[in-house]
Parts: sequence; structure tokens; C-alpha cells
Amino acid sequence: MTTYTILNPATEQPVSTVPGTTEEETDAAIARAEVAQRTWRSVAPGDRARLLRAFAAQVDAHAEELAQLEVANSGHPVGAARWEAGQVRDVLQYYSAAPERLFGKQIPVAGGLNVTFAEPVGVVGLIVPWNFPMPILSWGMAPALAAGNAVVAKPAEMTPLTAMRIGELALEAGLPENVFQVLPGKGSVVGQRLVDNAAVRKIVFTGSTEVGRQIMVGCARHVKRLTLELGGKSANIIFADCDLELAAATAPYGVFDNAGQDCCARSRILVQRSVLDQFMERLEPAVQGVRVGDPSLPETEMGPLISGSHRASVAKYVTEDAHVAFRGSAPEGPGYWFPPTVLAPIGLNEPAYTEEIFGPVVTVTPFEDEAEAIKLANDTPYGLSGSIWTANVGRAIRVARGVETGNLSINSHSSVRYWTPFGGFKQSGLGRELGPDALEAFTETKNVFISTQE
Ligand code: TAP
Repeated sequence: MTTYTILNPATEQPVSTVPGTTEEETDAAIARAEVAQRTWRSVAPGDRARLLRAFAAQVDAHAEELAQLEVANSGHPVGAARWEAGQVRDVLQYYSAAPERLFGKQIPVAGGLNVTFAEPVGVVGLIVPWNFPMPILSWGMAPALAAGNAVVAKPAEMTPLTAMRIGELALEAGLPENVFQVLPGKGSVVGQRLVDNAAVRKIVFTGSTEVGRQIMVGCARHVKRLTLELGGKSANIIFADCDLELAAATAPYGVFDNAGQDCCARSRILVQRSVLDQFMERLEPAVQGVRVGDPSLPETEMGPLISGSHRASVAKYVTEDAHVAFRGSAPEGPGYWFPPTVLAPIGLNEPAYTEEIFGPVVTVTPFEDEAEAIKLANDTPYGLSGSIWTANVGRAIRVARGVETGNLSINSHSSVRYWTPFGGFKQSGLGRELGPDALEAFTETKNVFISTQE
């Protein structure tokens, strides 16, 4: 068995060694999942619900342990990591109500009655990125299990520790063996096998648009069901009539949370030209006030980037001749640190404006009016998230309807609530996660005709 070493991105020191799952081991896990799923789907809905509630309780009892693991593995500030562990518990709790509510329909037809059943798809392959290892795992895992599927999850190669522990907690909570398995290892090995093995009936992929495109091609070979949650380059649109203090004070957190390694990062700030100077005056102290440092300290707001190679790829966007308006701070010494950075002015064709950087770099661009704000916001292949700041309710709704993106906030920078739908437009994805309708993505509708003829 091969193993590999996990590094702490804040210290560059080894944290743990984990097995790298092989193709053969992945196939064997899928075969076990197929067998386990046949039993799991027939567990009475009330019992499945009870087991998921026990799983949620087990996660809750180990939330601090999970949070500390995430601090060490991913460099997330401990406050954020605690929220993320709580999210796994809450998402499990939310979907534990689903097994007893998987209703079909009854449809009167000539000569009888049709009834529908929401059948589980079978084995679900869940491919998770490194930026939010716990929440993103839970968004696929919980509804898939609730609907009666078995799940084989592949965490990102660099950040498998919390997912592996959550796999153990599932067993401790009483979930049957092999209903939920976690396979650490490489995307090109484990992830690719999940896509290529015909016994996996659905893939839930969260990651880059580039890899998502390849996965879509792979799934097409088997006509395999697929949910894609991909990249973003979201706009934070600031109108002159908004609460400028609040918009400027929160803008750094809308993009620098998780060191900018956030698919929903509002990495393009668009500001109405008449208030550009006032906005920049307020943004500067807000950016410099972001507390960057040791993620284990409760006051820390931003930790390091995930790896040295990722830091190098972020740094490429802040070239020698880049217009750096101002920057925040970052520690010296070991760790993959990068200071919060504001680029302005920025050309509309520059890579820092058009490409997803996935780091703490934001651009600021002025606009004249509503029409230009919408045009700029939509001038991207992505469409995941964004914010609109205005005191005018009509404008807020008009602009929200005009911006081609899946998740918008008005006068706020928040993105994800597990009880509302989440997902991207355009090249940001395919399908919706979270909310009550997520179960549809993990079930097939079976239609049965019952004759009433004598
Ligand atoms: P990717 O490089 O695309 O990796 C995502 C996952 O796919 C990882 O587990 C990776 O494994 C695996 N993978 C890589 N190649 C594969 C292949 N050929 N077949 C199957 N699986 C494969 O993304 P990332 O760098 O981890 O994450 C950052 C990206 O994710 C950003 O673009 C971000 O916007 C996006 N993201 C989107 C969302 C939503 S909800 N839309 C949320 C978070 C992140 P390895 O670890 O071995 O590479």
C-alpha cells in the first residue's frame, strides 16, 4: 500500500500519513457499496432517519476534534473550522427528516391509477475539493444517504483528514458497513475510477470547471447522472445609494474568507463611479484590518493558502506592473501566506479580472449606471454567486434578475444556507444542491400503473 504525507499549510510541518487508494481498491470499495446499498435502501424510513440523527449527534460530539483536524490540515481559522463541523451536523440533521418524506404522486388515469416512487439511484460517487472539506462533503453525503444510496467519497488529496474521521463517526453512529466509505487518494486515480466504473450511478463533483468538464465527458460514456459545482468569479455590486460604510466594511470578508479559496468569493468589486473614491477610502482600513495569522487562534480571520504551488499560482496574478491599490498583512516565515490584495485600476481583459484566482486578490472596477453594472457582472463565463448593495428595493430585484448567477445576496455577503437551493449558472455548474429539492438529484422517479379494470 502506498502512503503520502499531509502537511500543515500554516507551518509546512507533517500532520499525518494517509493511504493513497489504488484503482483496484477503489473498484473493491464500489463493489462493497453496491452490496451494502441493497440493504440500506430497504431499511425502514424511520430507522434510516434515526441512524442519520445518530450520525449527526456523533459529529456534534466530535465537533471540536473535527475543527482542530481542519485547522491542522487546511489552515482554516479555528472559528471557521468550528462552523464547518457544525455545518456537517446541521446538514445531516436537516436531511434526516427526508427518508420519511420521500413521497411519490398518485395520478388518476383512464382505467386505473399511476403511482410514482422516488427510488435511490444506487452507488453515488462524491468528489470533494480541498477548500471546504467538511461542508462540501456533507452537502452530497447527507441527501444521498437519506434517499437510500450508498456513498463512496473521495476527499481532495491534500485535505482528507476530516472526511476520514467523519467516515469513522458514521460507523460509530451505527450506519451499516460500506454504506458510507471515504477513499483518500488522487483525483486521477480514485476520482477517475468513480467516474469510469459503471456501478457508480451518479457523480457529485465540486471543483474546477476544467476538471468538471472532463468528468462530464467521462459520465457521458455511461449516461451517468451528474451534479457539477464549479468555479466562480462573482461580482460585488455597490450602488451609490447603499450603506457605503457597511458595504466597504464587509467587502473584504466577501472575498478574503478562507483566504479567497472560496467558490463564492466576490472577487470583482464593481462600484458606481460617483462613490468610487469614498468607497476606496473606506475599503483600505477594512482590508488592512483583516487579521491574518495563526489559524489556531480564535481572533484569526484569515489563514494561509493550502500549498506552496497554489501560492505560486495566486502570486502570478500580482505581477510587478500590477496596480496594487493597497494590501493587508501576512506573517513572515514558514506557511503559505499571502496578504489580502486589492488591484485597481484593472483592465477588463487582464487575467486578474477575468480568471478565477482562488486566493486573496480582489479587483475594483467603476460603473456608471444599472445597465453597465449588469453588463460587467455578466461579462464572465462563470455564474455562481454575488452581492448587490443598494437602498432601492426595486433596483435590487431588477439587478438580481439581470445578473446571470445562481446565488445572490442583497445588502449582505453571505452565500450558503443549507435549507435553500445552491448552485451555479453557466460554467459554474449543473444542478442544485441543498434545500428540500436536493433529494430529487439522488432519486429516480419510478412510475407504476395499477389497473382498476374488472
Ligand atoms: P479540482 O482540481 O478540480 O479538484 C477537485 C476534486 O476533483 C479533487 O478531489 C481532485 O482530486 C479531483 N480530481 C482531479 N482530477 C480528477 C479526475 N480526472 N477525475 C476525477 N476527479 C478528479 O479543484 P480544487 O482545486 O480542488 O478546488 C478548487 C476549485 O473548486 C475552484 O475552481 C472552486 O471554485 C471550485 N469549487 C466550487 C464550489 C461550488 S459549490 N461551486 C465549491 C468549492 C470549490 P485531487 O485532490 O487529487 O486533485
